[in-house]
Amino acid sequence: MKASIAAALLVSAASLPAWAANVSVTDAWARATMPGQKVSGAYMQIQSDADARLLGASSPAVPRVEVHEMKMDGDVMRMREVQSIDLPKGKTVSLEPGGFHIMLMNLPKPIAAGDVIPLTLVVESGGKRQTVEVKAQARAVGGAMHHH
Ligand SMILES: [Cu+2]
Repeated sequence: MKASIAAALLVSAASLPAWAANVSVTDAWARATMPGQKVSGAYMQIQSDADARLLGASSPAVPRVEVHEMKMDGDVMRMREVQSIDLPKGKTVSLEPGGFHIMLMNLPKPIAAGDVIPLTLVVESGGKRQTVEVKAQARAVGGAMHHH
């Protein structure tokens, strides 16, 4: 019984009904990797027309995707997984190097500049979940990401 209710909720979330928050994502990009590098990050600007939260993300091209925050801990830059990122109504929230980011992990092959990484964001607003499809184009940027 519980499983069938969960399945029904998933189906309705995917169909983007009228009550869904209008979430727009701009300037989505991912960091190109060096050969052998198994992790990278994706970054973007997110804006919602209703108070919402980014709960997670997934990608058919990346085995493991997490939402992370990077912060200074003393004089060391560290990152950790976060449960969600608040998307206040009307405010543009930046996922950017040195702050919040989408962590791309266990990469099966390097990401080259120009590659497009499809991402599905899971956003919750008013107790309802919806998905937002994003295409992040890879850019070659100096400075490797810190490993965990
Ligand atoms: Cu990270």
